[in-house]
Amino acid sequence: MNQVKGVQDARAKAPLGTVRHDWTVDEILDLFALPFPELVFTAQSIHRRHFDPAKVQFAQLLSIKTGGCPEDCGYCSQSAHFETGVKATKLMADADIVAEARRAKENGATRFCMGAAWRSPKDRDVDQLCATVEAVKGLGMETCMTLGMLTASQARKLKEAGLDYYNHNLDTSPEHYGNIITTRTYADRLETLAHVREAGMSVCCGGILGIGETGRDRASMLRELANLPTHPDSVPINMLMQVEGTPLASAKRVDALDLVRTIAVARITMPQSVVRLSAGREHMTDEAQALCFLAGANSIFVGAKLLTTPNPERSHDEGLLVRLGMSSETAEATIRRT
Ligand code: SAM
Ligand code: DTB
Ligand code: SF4
Repeated sequence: MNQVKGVQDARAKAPLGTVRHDWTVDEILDLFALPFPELVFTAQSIHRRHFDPAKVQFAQLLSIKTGGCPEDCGYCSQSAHFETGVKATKLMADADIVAEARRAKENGATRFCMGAAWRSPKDRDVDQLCATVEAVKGLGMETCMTLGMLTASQARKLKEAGLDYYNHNLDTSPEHYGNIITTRTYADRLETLAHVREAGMSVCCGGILGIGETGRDRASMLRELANLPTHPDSVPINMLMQVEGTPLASAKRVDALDLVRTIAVARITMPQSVVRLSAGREHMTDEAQALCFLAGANSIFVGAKLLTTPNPERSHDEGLLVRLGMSSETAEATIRRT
C-alpha cells in the first residue's frame, strides 16, 4: 500500500493522537515510513497536547541484586548463561538500599527504580522488599521495581506496601522473542503485566532496539504495547548496550535516526505515556538525544551507571538540557499536562 495513503486510511478510522488499542502492524509500518519531518512534527504535536515539551523526567536506577540470573536473555550482562565478568551478589540489605535512596533524594531525585537479576522473586524476598518500599516511600520518593515475573499475590503485596511502578519489558516482537530468550515466553511476560495491572500498580513496559530485530519486529512490538488493555504509564526504549561475552556482543549499533523514528511512533501510538529514552545514551550524540526529545521522549535515567553498564554523567545531562532551554522534572505527575 502507498505509505501516505495508509496513514490517511488510519486517520480516517481515528485521527492520529487518539488513544487506541486496535493498531495493526501495517498501520504502524506506515507511520515509520512517513517522511522524517512529517513523522517528527506529528509526534511533537501530539506530545505537547499531554506534556510540557520543555520538561524531561530524571529517574535514578539502582541494582539491588546483581548477576547470576537463571534467564538467558541474549543481551544481558547479568545472565548466568554467559561469561561477562559481572560478579553475582546477594540482595542488598534493606538499610543499604534505603541509604542509596536517601543519597539519590539529596541529589534531587524524587523517583527511585530498583532492579534485581531474578527470574522471579521468592516470597521472602518480596516480604523484605515490601519493608524497603515503605521506607523509600517514607523519604517522600516515588518507587519503581523490576524483579522479574510476579504472581498475583506478590503483585498485590508490593502494591499494598506502596510500590508505585513495576517495570517488566516485552523487549521485542512476539515473532523475534524466541531468538533472544528461550527460558521464558512472551505469554509469561503478558501474565505478569496482567498481575501488576490488576493489583493497581502503574505499568512501565517497553523494549530494546539493536538485538537483530527487523523493522517489522519494531512495529510489532509497538503494536503489542499499544494494544495492551491500558497503555503502559511509561514506555522505556532501550538501545542495546553491547556486552562482551553475550551472544549480542557484536550486534550492529542502531542508526540514531531509526531510534528517533521509533520514539516518534511510540509517542503517536501511546500519546499519554511517558516515553523513556533508556539504555544506550552513552553512545548517542547530544544532537541525536535532542531529536529524541523533539520526537516525544520525556524521561531519562541519570547517573553514570545504569544497572551494570555506563551512562552519561549527570552534569553532562544537566548541561545538555540547559543548551536546549529545557529542564528536568522528577515526578511524572508534574510533567503531564492532562
Ligand atoms: N530481571 C528483570 C527482568 O528482566 O524483567 C529486571 C531487570 S532487566 C535488566 C530490565 C530490562 O533492562 C530488560 O528487560 C531489558 O529491556 C533491559 N536491558 C537489559 N540488558 C540490557 C542491555 N545490555 N542493553 C539494553 N537494555 C538492556
Ligand atoms: C529498562 O527498560 N531499562 C533499565 C530499567 N528498565 C531497569 C535497565 C537498563 C539496563 C541496561 C544494561 C545494564 O546496565 O546492565
Ligand atoms: Fe535476568 Fe533480567 Fe537480565 Fe534477563 S534481562 S538475564 S531476566 S536480569
